[in-house]
Amino acid sequence: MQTGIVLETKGATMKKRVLSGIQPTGNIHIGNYLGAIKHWITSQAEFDNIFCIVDLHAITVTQNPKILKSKIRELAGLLFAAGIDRKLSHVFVQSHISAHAELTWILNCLTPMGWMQRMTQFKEKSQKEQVNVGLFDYPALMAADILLYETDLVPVGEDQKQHVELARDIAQRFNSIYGETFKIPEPVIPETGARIMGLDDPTKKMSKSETQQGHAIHLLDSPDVIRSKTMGAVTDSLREIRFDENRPGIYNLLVIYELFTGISRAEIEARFEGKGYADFKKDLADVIIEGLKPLQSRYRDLTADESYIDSLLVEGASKIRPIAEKILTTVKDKVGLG
Ligand code: ATP
Ligand code: LTN
Repeated sequence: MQTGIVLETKGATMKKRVLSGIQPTGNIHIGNYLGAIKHWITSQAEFDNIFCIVDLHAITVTQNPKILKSKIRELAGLLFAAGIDRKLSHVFVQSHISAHAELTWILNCLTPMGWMQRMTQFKEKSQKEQVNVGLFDYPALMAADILLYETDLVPVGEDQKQHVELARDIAQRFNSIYGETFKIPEPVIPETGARIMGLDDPTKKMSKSETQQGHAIHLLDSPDVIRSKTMGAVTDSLREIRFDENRPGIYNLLVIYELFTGISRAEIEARFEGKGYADFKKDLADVIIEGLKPLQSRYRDLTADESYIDSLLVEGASKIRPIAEKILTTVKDKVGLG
């Protein structure tokens, strides 16, 4: 039996490597939790896991330096409080390992402009706000994150699928020009919860960068705030409480209920048969409040001493830096650098 993670050993018994990333911006919400973090936690024992706090991605949008630093700690605290286990997973900060930025440059130089111009997330964001070159290049940095660690699987929400596919294309292009170097990663998208929608507008994905009060439930929201956001969630003028994708407001709330309770859809529908939206929302608020309580209390314990989280992040980076440096050295050699 293999215990813990084996990072360097190759062999038949080796666990598959999972890598994912999350930006230390805004407030982590139940969409991030149900669509990504929860899956990272439940599958930890099965895989060799690396989770990256992507601060270089975060600065593609202007950040207040003090807030960014505190958000990095907060996010790390939340990941550990939610159940990331240091014996099974490595959590580190992207900018602590300089190989990410270096490999990005090399990948930039073999990625056709047309591939990047197809990225829908950039197209959407650039229509709404003033953007910089970093935001355009965001997917190449994400490809570097993934390819530096011989990643097998990349668990993400639906919105990131196209970026993982681009990482595959870039890896294949590199391999075909310079010879087998990168492992080709696979995206893993959850069947349910891959796209939790905004409570104020169920046609838009719940997102950290949307700041309207009723948009998202944050993992550190108090019970009162959770209750008022849930009661205020947009539904429709019908009454029936059913999993019907054509009714995005109530469907989204039901999916959240399903994921927090683990109860089957049929049972949930039976439970609320003949009841009104207000009754359902009251129960949903209780379920979310109870679901987040253990995480919130562990978070308070873990962050009582700020330097503790910092020390975990230093340890996380030092354990995996050798993997990234090894790949980067191979890549530089193949490209003819140095
Ligand atoms: P931003 O609005 O700043 O882009 P975000 O809310 O999309 O932030 P990220 O840090 O970009 O959050 O994403 C972290 C993880 O959460 C990714 O795997 C992403 O796919 C997933 N995720 C983000 N939003 C949702 C959502 N609404 N439903 C399910 N998964 C989500
Ligand atoms: N772009 C991702 C975050 C991210 C990521 C990664 C996810 C950065 N690097 C590598 C998976 C693998 C997002 O969620 N917005």
